[in-house]
Amino acid sequence: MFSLVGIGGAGCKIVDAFYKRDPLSSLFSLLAPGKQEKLKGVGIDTSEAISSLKHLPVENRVLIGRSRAKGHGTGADVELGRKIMEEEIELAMNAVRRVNTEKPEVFFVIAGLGGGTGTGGAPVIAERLRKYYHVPVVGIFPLPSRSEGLHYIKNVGRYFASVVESVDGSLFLDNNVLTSRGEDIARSHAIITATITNFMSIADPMLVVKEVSGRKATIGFMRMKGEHVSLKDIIARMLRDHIYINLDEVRPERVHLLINGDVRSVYGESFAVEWVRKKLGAEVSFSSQEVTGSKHLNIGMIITGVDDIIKSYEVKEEKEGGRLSPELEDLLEDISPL
Ligand SMILES: Nc1nc2c(ncn2[C@@H]2O[C@H](COP(=O)(O)OP(=O)(O)OP(=O)(O)O)[C@@H](O)[C@H]2O)c(=O)[nH]1
Ligand SMILES: [Mg+2]
Repeated sequence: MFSLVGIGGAGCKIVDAFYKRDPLSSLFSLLAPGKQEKLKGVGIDTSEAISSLKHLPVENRVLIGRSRAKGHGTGADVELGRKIMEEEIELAMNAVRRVNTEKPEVFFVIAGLGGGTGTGGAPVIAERLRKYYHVPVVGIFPLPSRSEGLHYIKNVGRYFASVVESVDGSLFLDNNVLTSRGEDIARSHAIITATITNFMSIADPMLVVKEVSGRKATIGFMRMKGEHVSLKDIIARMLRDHIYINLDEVRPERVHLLINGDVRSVYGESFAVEWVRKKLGAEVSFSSQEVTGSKHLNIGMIITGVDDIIKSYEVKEEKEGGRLSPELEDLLEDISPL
């Protein structure tokens, strides 16, 4: 059993989406009875927007920072987000304890990076969850689109390390990949949210923990007709259309493919393994769940080794105290080493 903790606007909306019984998750609950019923999730935000979520039970929502943020969020102030979460950590943890009547096997902490509440609050709660529950905590972190402004991008660059260090492994999905393809930001959010909920509906959470522990990774999901289809074509389609990390910027280590459906209609494993090795330089592994008679294949993918995504967020920080005076710079230039 896994448990979700969403922080900030994006985190809360994504947890909310898990509670929506979409056709795929209803189908899945037929295949794996009991799993959906065991879904546990909490949403924590500094914004009143939390009250307009549609599906998450009201008692699973926590509004923090009432006096500091006045229900308006932090305005992308990460230090404020961290401070509020530190001050009100007990309020947040009480909700987590209340909702999780059984100890979960793993927590997924979900926060869109770049804003203040999620970026500042996620590390605080992730560390507390690890200490209190002694189970793995995996982060799911959507990344901002450049169209949302430089401030969001700078926040990612500045706080990336603290976010990553607070969890046992992290999954990233980049809104910028979708907006660069021409999607508007709302649609990009919707696609990433659906990818996360659909992926989690077919993935064994402990497999995810095993694959991403100590690593930075991304996930993809797609659904296709289960006719005679080669694994290489499945992987190629997934990489082209359903992976939201710029693969040209990273050096993937491992690709894990999960197939759920009529697995007998899929062929060409060794060719696919070779193809991925050549194309990405990555090793491939598979896991499958046979669902006889199913007309569809639900495919999930985990790609590990996306550490280099941070490079595109490295924004030069201005030196504190400003530049040296021109006179002093001239003087320094005149001093040659002995
Ligand atoms: N996938 C997805 N990403 C979202 C969604 N909403 C916002 N984001 C992304 O999440 C990042 C952080 O935004 P928010 O979650 O709104 O920020 P916050 O944590 O609430 O922070 P403040 O409002 O500044 O206190 C941004 O880059 C958004 O693009 C969503 O519904 N789905
Ligand atoms: Mg917000």
